[in-house]
Amino acid sequence: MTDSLTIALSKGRILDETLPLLAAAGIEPLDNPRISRKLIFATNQSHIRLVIIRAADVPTFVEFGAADLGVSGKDVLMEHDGDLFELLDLGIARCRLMVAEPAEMAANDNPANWSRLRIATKYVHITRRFFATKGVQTEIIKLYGSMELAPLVGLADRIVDLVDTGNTLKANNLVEVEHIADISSWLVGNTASMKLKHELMQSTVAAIAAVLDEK
Ligand code: PRT
Ligand code: MG
Repeated sequence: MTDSLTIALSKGRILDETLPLLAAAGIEPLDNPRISRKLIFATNQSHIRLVIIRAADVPTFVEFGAADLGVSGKDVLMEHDGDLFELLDLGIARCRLMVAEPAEMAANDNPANWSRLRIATKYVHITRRFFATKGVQTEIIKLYGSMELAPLVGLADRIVDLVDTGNTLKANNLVEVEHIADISSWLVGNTASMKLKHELMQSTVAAIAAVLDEK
């Protein structure tokens, strides 16, 4: 299907912030993906459809060509570390990826002296890479959510997680101690589609880029 495009999005903040961007670029789903339980959505442009999947699955769909384009958090892209094109920084769903620890620990802690850490996170690969380059040994405990709980119950000393307002850390008596990366969501593309569907991909990316330029 060299004449049609599939765009992968995920429910939640990425969908909420991407739908207005797509609408401004002239792409509007015929049903409301925020409400509908459907997984595939036709749009006003008959050759473009949306698929709605879990955020962590977007890079996989795009890498394997199940979707030509997708919108994914940089955190998810860094963790996936696959073969796809990062086409446009959409500047949405901004936050930062941080190392955090209990406030009372931070009072007497110097990251320059870290040698061996026990860290709870869903970002296993990012965490391993980040500390490997610093020469710090890590024991990483993989969690799927509520990382903030881990230091409170003795599962780990520290966590690696996303921080936006900082309210979640504060509510759990944790503080940020190291910055790993600034995060926003990116438009990503399948590498083969970039060649095989060049015109359609280029015109769609250009329409979205024009919306970003106007902002
Ligand atoms: O929820 P689900 O398991 O389906 O998937 P998901 O959690 O990956 O999806 P979603 O929609 O929660 O997040 C999608 C993307 O939004 C992430 O991959 C990030 O790129 C981006 N994003 C931006 C955030 C945040 N800001 C954010 N604050 N993702 C999560 N958070 C969480 C954070 O993990 C922490 O629990 O919000 C909490 C901290 O927020 P503050 O404001 O209290 O600091
Ligand atoms: Mg979530």
